[in-house]
This record gives sequence, C-alpha cells and structure tokens, in this order.
Amino acid sequence: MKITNLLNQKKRPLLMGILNVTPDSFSDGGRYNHIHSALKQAEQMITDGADILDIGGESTRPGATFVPVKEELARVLPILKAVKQNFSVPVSIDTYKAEVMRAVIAEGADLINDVKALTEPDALAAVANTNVDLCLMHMRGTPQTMQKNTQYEQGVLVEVKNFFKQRIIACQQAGIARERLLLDPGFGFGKSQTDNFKMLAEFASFKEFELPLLAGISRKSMLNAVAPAEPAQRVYSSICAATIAMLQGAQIIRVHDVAASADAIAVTVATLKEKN
Ligand code: YH5
Repeated sequence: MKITNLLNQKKRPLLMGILNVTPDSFSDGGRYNHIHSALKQAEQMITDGADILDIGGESTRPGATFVPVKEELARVLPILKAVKQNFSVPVSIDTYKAEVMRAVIAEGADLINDVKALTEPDALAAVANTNVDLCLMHMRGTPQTMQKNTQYEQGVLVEVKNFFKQRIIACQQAGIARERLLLDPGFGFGKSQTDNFKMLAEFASFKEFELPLLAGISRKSMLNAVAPAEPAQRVYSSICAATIAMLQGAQIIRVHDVAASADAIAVTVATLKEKN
C-alpha cells in the first residue's frame, strides 16, 4: 500500500507505531519469543490505531552501536514476514543499509525509513527500480558521533532544507519519482536542544517542499530536558509535541504510545477541520 494513497484515503495524519526488535527489547534472544513478542506488539498497536508499523533492527539512538547486515536481517526479516502474513497494515523498515533494503523490499516492505536519507553507497540504486515509499530523514554525523558537534553555521532550518533539496535532486537523478518521497527533519539527530525546539516551532516551514512530512519526537531526550521523566513516562510530553507538529502539517507521526496518539490525532483533526 502506497503511503500517499493511505493519506488521501484517511484524510488525517497517519500513526506510525514503533515496533522495537533490537535485542534489549526481548530477554532470551530466542527466535520464537522474538517473533511471538513482535506479533503481540504489532497486534496491540493495530488495535490501538496504528496505520503503519515501523520495524528497525539497528538502534539509531545517540551512542548506539553498529549492527552488521547479517545480524540486522536476522532480526528484521522474520518479523517482517510474520507481520505481512498476519496483518494488512503497511510496514516500514528503519534501515540505512542497501543490502537490508533489497532484502526487505523483496519481502514486501512498503516504506524504507532511512535516517541517512539514501546517502550510503548503493542505497539509491537499491530502491530506484522498486515502488516502495521512502522517508528521507536529516541527520548530521552518525549515531555514534552526532551529538558531539551540533552547531549549524547557517541555522538549523536552512541547513536541513538545503539537505532536503540535495537529497530530492539525488533521488530524481537516480530515477526515483518525487511522489515516493516523505521528509523528516530528524529530531534529536545531531541537533542541540534549542535547534530541536526551533524545528518544532517552525515545523510548518518544511511544507515548502510539498511532500508529506513525518515527525518523530516520541519519548526523545528533548522532551526529558523540559519535562523530566523516564522514557516510558514521556507519554504526555510526546503527545504534546506530536500535536504541535500535526497542527503545523505533520502528516505522519512516529510514536511508541499508539493509543494515546490516536486520541491526539482525533482532537487535532476535529480542530483542523474548523480552521480557515
Ligand atoms: C525519527 O525521528 N528516530 S530512532 C531516543 C529516545 C527515544 C526514541 C529515549 N528513527 C526517528 O526513536 N526515523 C528513530 O530517547 C527515526 N524519524 C524517523 N523517520 C530514535 C528514537 C528514539 C531515540
């Protein structure tokens, strides 16, 4: 299912539920429990109102470590297959590795959610002659180093937009139709606290690209800095941030807390419906 079709059909922001499959999310490391717990999570998120499930096999949190292709595929492929067999919800795969992209596309992935915006070798070619949707996220540096230098010479908004312009051109040159692209400024990825909130305050300005915008703020540290709480207790601040983004045109919100976010979407939609 094309994400743009889903947006046109639902006529409201879409809810992308984060399905966590990195090893710290399950205790024994056994494959059966791994798949079983992912399917349970998936089922609950769909019941709660998820429109898309996002599956990632390598954590891209600040300081997270690299996962080899083989290991990433061992984590993600069985879960992708199981979700595709059991549910009809579109599946997004959070990866920046071309080899992983090729494998998950062959297994029916609907969206490639790339925190490196197809800048890795061979990534553009891996997706070019396919019909998957693509989320291009801005990150400066790598997950290992990105919080070391968060100074933007021209200001964060200008730099993120220049990056989007370059990546859109790179996609066009690789033969990727513009209609397949989504944009995401990448909250928390190599940005200072001030810049994260500047991007949220000015989120509407990213509409200039006339592409669907994705906001991923759920449970992030930028929220902890202003409303201190352990990650699992950041629901209220996450809902608030997602709502601020949706009021400014975010069309997909990437979240951990699906049920709470579905209520936020309902309230936002009812509000936006009455706006001139
Ligand atoms: C995103 O924004 N983020 S992985 C640190 C946290 C909580 C959550 C507790 N993948 C994004 O979710 N893909 C990630 O502190 C993403 N946009 C897109 N498109 C980081 C994450 C997180 C990190």
